[in-house]
Amino acid sequence: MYQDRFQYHDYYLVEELLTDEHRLIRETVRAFVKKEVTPIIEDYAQRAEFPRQLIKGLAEVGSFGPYIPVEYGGQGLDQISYGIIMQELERGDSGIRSTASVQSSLVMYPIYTFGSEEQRLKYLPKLATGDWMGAFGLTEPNHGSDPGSMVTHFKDMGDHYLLNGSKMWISNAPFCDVAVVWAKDETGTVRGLIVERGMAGFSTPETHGKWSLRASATGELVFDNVKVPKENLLPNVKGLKGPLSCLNSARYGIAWGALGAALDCYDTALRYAGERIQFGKPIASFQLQQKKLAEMITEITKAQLLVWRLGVLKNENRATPAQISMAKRNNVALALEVARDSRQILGGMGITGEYPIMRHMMNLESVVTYEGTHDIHLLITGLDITGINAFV
Ligand code: TGC
Ligand code: FAD
Repeated sequence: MYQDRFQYHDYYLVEELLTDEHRLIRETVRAFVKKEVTPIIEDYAQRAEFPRQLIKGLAEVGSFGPYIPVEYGGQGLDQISYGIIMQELERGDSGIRSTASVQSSLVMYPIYTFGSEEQRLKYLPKLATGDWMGAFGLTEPNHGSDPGSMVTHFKDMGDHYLLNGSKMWISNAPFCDVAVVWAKDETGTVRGLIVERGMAGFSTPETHGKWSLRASATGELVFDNVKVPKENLLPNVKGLKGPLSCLNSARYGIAWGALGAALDCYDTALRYAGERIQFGKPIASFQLQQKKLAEMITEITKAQLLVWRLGVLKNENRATPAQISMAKRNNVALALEVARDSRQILGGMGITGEYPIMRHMMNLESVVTYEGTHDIHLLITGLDITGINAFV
């Protein structure tokens, strides 16, 4: 059976910047991941299956809507707590973190921020406990980086809305109970609708054949003349800023999360390099391997400071979308680099499921693409610093 020997690395003592509550949250989620996630995750990834039995435990350690107020079933925690939870979950697997990101930032966040009081009370407590699982439908087959060109649309039929179109690459879709779906009304304005499983004409076919994020369920959301009750429209937002605001929250969590995958790869490679003997010495004694390890911990340390500072700004409501883009782009790219270098340090063993590195590396190929690609986040930074839009 897989033995999880993970040890956290905190080269600049960033933990000292955290509160006792933050540290307790980290310990709780880390223990859950060690006990429930890492012993089984390789097997589920190999089988391309989401381990649904983890949902209850994920809810119990506060993974679903940790910053949502207590009266709606959340924990009322701060943004650094949210980041820590995402980091510990992604240390286990990016797919597990994905499920928590979608539930928290892409389903609970919009219902809390843009929903009516009735919607908040109906959906949030059940989403917080994992009794209901959510999905977020923005991307379409022909509209990924450019969601403003979406074609999914709805018509006002008097006593209900009639929704048509489809969404693609949707995390949690195959098993979701509810989906927050972004679609255009008859004036072409983007609006959010809550669609429930069981509504006639709504289906969620699974996407197969992924080499990445295999322990996460991905699928489509298909709407064929779906009658959506009028009370399911999110009343308090109009336009693309609705879904993009949700992305700010999810991208922030990913900036923390990707570091978890990076730390797991680095920790594995460091230990392996100390134990693996070639030419009569541990491979950690060779300068080439030390260079890789030293550069990894340097980049990880910079990224730890980046997300901590971003968390402080987010707690103060001062984090800008462009700052979040910078952190998402930087931290996911560095995690991929760390995964690639770690895999090399393990030689042939690095490609096997006996170690978590190859799984993290493949997962991160999705993470660098979803929630805005590496290129899109660079263009967001470019626009922010020059004032010139280079998207079009
Ligand atoms: P643009 O004209 O720039 O903006 C339209 C309106 O939106 C506002 N806005 C934002 N508001 C809040 N937060 C942001 N980050 C915002 N960015 C823009 C903007 O002010 C404007 O408001 P208003 O009032 O003037 O109408 O829009 P654009 O069409 O030019 O597109 C800009 C662009 C390319 C940056 C954006 O569309 C983008 O970020 N594209 C990437 C798409 C993306 O990230 N998709 C993610 C799908 S969800 C997902 O991947 C989940 S994976 C989950 C998991 O498993 O973890
Ligand atoms: P495209 O937009 O077609 O981009 C292709 C390439 O062109 C990229 O390299 C991109 O950077 C580049 N490009 C595009 N526009 C420009 C430009 N203006 N300038 C320069 N280069 C450009 N979406 C959801 O709505 N909900 C989900 O839950 C969800 N989960 C996902 C889970 C997985 C596993 C994956 C892989 C994706 C998921 N997505 C989800 C979709 C994801 O957000 C999109 O894949 C992503 O936004 C990119 O869109 P695209 O794949 O259509 O690529």
